[in-house]
Parts: sequence; C-alpha cells; structure tokens
Amino acid sequence: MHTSQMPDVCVVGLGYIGLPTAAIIARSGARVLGVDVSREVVATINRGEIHIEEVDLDGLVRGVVQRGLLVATETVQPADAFVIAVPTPFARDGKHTPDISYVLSAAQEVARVLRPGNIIILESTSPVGTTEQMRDLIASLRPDLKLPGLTRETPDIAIAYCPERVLPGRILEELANNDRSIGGITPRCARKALSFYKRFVRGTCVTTDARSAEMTKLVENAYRDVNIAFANELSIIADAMGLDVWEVIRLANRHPRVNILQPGPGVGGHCIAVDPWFIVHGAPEQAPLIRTARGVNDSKIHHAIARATELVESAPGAKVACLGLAFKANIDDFRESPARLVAATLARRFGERIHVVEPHAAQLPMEFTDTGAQLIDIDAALEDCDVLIVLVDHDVFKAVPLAERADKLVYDTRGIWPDQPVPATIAGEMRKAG
Ligand code: SAJ
Repeated sequence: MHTSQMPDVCVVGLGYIGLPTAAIIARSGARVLGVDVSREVVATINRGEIHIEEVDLDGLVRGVVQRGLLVATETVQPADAFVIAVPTPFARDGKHTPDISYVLSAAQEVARVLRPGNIIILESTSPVGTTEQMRDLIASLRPDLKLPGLTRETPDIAIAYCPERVLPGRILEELANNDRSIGGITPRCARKALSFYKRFVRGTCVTTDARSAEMTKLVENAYRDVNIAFANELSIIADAMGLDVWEVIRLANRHPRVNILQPGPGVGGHCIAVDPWFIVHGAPEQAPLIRTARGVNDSKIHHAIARATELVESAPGAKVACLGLAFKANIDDFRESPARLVAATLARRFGERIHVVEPHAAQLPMEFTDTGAQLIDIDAALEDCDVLIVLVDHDVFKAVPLAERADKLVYDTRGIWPDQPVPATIAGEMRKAG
C-alpha cells in the first residue's frame, strides 16, 4: 500500500491485541494502517519486525508488510473502518477506578478524520457504558455527523463494541477461530460490525447490544478469576492442614461435575487481575464475591513470598534459583506478574544469594538493579543452586528430570514436579503446598 492510498482499515493501538489483529485483517487482503503512539513501535513494524513475542506473529507481520498490506504510522488517517485496541488500565487511586482515557483520546483522533459510511469498533476491555461515552465524545466533536442512538434518521457512522478474547501464546489461532460477541450501539451497527468480522473470523459471531458485550467480556475474566481464587484458597487451606493440594484437586476433578483450576503464586497479567475491578467499580454493593476473589488471589502472592522466605532462611548461605518471571507459562510478558514480585522481594531481602532463571528475558527488570541478584540459565541453576523456587510453569522447567533436582530444597508454587521427594528436614507441606 502506498501511503497515499486510503487504507480499508485503521487499527489504533499496536500492542498484544492490535498488532495481531491488524496483521490478520491484512492477511485477508484488506489494506491496513496500524497506528501507535510509539515511534519505535511504528519503525519496527515498518521494517517487517515485531516488538512483542507471540507464536508465529513474526512471519505473519513480515509477510503482510512486505506485500504492502500493513503500514504503521503515528497518526490516524481516513479509512473505511476503525478498530480501537488501546489499553484500559485502572487508576492507581486505591479505588481501582477504570481509566478509559486512552480509549477517549483514540476516539478523539478518529473523530478528526471520520466520514459518512465509516464504522468504529472498540475492542479494548472496557467498563460498561464506554462505547456510548465514546459515541457521545465523537458527537460533541463532530456535530456535522449523525451518530447511532442519537438520531431518528439513518446514522452516518456505525459504532460497535467487540471484545477480543484471545489467550497470549495462542493469539493468532484464537483471533481467527474463537467465537465473538459483537455489540452494536444499535442493531444496525451490530450488523455492520458483523460483516466486518466475517471477513477474517472463522468462529461464530453473535450480535448483541454494546453494553451487554462490554459486560460479557468483564464477566468472562471475572469468572476465571473467581475460579482461580478457589484453587488458590484451597492451596492456602491445604498448606495449613499439611495436605498436598495438587493431590486433592486431582482427586476432586475425577468427579464428573467438578473442574478445579490450578493454584499458583497469584494471578498476573493485565486482564484477569484488572477486569474484575471494572465490575466491582460499576456495582460495588452487588459484587462481594468478585471483590473477595481479587483479594484472595492477591493474598496468594504474599503467602508465596512468606513461604519462599521461610525456605530460603531454612538454608543459610545456600544459593537460590527463582524459576520464572513471566505471568504465566511460555510467554515473555512480565506485566503484573506475581512471579516477578516474589523474585524481586527475595532479591531485595537476600541479595546475591538470589538467582533468576527466565529464558524469555535478556536482562532482569529494573527493580532487581542493585539487589545483587543475577539472571542465569537453567543449567547453571541446577548446577549451583541448592534451593529452587518454581514460580512459572515454563515447559523448560517442567522438563527438568528428577535426577537433576532430587537433592534440592524445592518450593513449587505451580505443582510442576509431583515426583519431587520431600526432604526429612522440612515440613511435608512446604514442598507441595501451592
Ligand atoms: N492462572 C492460575 N491458575 C490457572 C489458570 C491461570 O494461577 O489454573 C494464572 C496464570 O498463571 C496467570 C493468570 O492466572 O497468572 C491469568 O492467566 P490466564 O491464562 O488465565 O489468562 P490470560 O490473562 O492470559 O488471558 C485471559 C483469558 N481469559 C479467559 O480465559 C476468561 C483470555 O481469553 C482473554 O482474552 C484475556 O484474559 C484478555 O485479554 O482479557
């Protein structure tokens, strides 16, 4: 695509969702303009390279950039369709107030170039009512346009909310194959958005209204958070009772209607640890379970820190390896990661005794600076460290044979080594309790 040619689709925000989405739309043959505020991200993509790690994304982006179907820039330009995929964090105000300022500033940029016949689709996870707020902002900036829900005539613009629901590590596959909920500000908007997604989504697209689609996305992640909280609470109970939580869950899951998830060092990432707060914020009196689940999952991080600290203190002078920093297995994403918090807390406390193994990191994150902690590889850890703290269930850790770890002191927060013997010197619950 020459920069002079008008793109079919403009994707605003080229992060973990926006970039794969832009690339998949481009693969379907559409001319896509990707917009990001970061000059570096724009330059990287225009070289046919990527700034995030995601299975098969590098080849896909290289291909569509080479064919001229994907071009990145720093400014929104006219197009037929606009897809907004920018972050929606919560404010650090102690009240977890959703921060939709990135969505609104993206909408403001889009408003500048909007023309009759355009469609705007918001994909960012958003509190209920955000799509309408976005519409109202655009209405105030472009009084010349008839916007859906505000006019009795046929509107000039269609606006819909269509959340992504892809799993990091499987994004490309899930973008194409997952079912999608498509919420229009009006049924007409939903139908327009449906025909947009049909071009590149193989899963079933179900239409609804914008507010229901917003809530559906939040509910999906809150559901998972509540279920993980159940597993994490069980692990803390099992620890207090001297039981092996993994064994209990394995047995309970043999019941045909029980499917308990896996405990871990807490819940990380930028979705499951954030989105439930959007529901709590919207209905604070009505959401005690969702709020409590967040609390349980956060408290599991402190439990893991306390357990790990006890183990390190039980082996004075021993070298310690923290296995993993990512927020979950086999990805390079360290945002809101409990593993990272546990390892950094140990590094601050025990300094150079702490070693970190993270195959997806080239260097330790900032908070490790001046702690004395070092990044090493798994072979060095198995050779030199007597204490192993498993924080992430990366495949490379799961594959460590028993013979190479049988004589170590282990705290396995992920239950990846069920065959690890319990040394007589530490309490039975120490090794396995999640
Ligand atoms: N976790 C556990 N135990 C489990 C499952 C997960 O401790 O049994 C932890 C993980 O280690 C991680 C956190 O929970 O720290 C979240 O991981 P995840 O794999 O459950 O989810 P995410 O954050 O990678 O992606 C979620 C997905 N949502 C649901 O499964 C309902 C994904 O489909 C969404 O698209 C994504 O959030 C998002 O962007 O909202």
